[in-house]
Amino acid sequence: MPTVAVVCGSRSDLPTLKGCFDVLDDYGIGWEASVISAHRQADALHEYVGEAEAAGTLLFIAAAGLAAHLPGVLASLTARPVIGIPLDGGSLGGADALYAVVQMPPGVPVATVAIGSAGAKNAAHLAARILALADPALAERVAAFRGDQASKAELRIDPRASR
Ligand code: RP5
Repeated sequence: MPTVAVVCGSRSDLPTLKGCFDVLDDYGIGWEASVISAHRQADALHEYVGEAEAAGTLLFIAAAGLAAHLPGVLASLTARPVIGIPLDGGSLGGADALYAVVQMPPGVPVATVAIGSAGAKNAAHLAARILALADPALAERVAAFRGDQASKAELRIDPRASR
């Protein structure tokens, strides 16, 4: 079982998660993705989380749209960190999912990132930072990414703006 388990509520969520998978790959973090709906496959979700924990998964990323209960239910089933990605799948532009994912009651935390593909990438970056606390080689890759990002930001300054 890989280090990170990514779970989403529907196959229709997978394209939005591509950036998450790419960033995890860039950091060299092992992951697997599963489609398990909290509403339609509750028993399967319980079973999967137990199996993943027993097999050594350290962190879960959960993504869902609409009444997005998946990250919260997942957090109720594990003591490992859960990062939640609210997805933009309905007529409320993802605000419905954002509220559902971010408004967890005290004691059942879900680290909530931005709606949609930006959040998907940040979920992977946040996972890397958490895992890097106990993984010096990964910590170096996180530091390298941050340095790279800083230098690219500088290159984007229009010379006319600093005259
Ligand atoms: C949520 O409902 C899923 O995460 C998805 O974002 C949304 C729509 O699901 P489908 O109708 O495509 O299965 O549970």
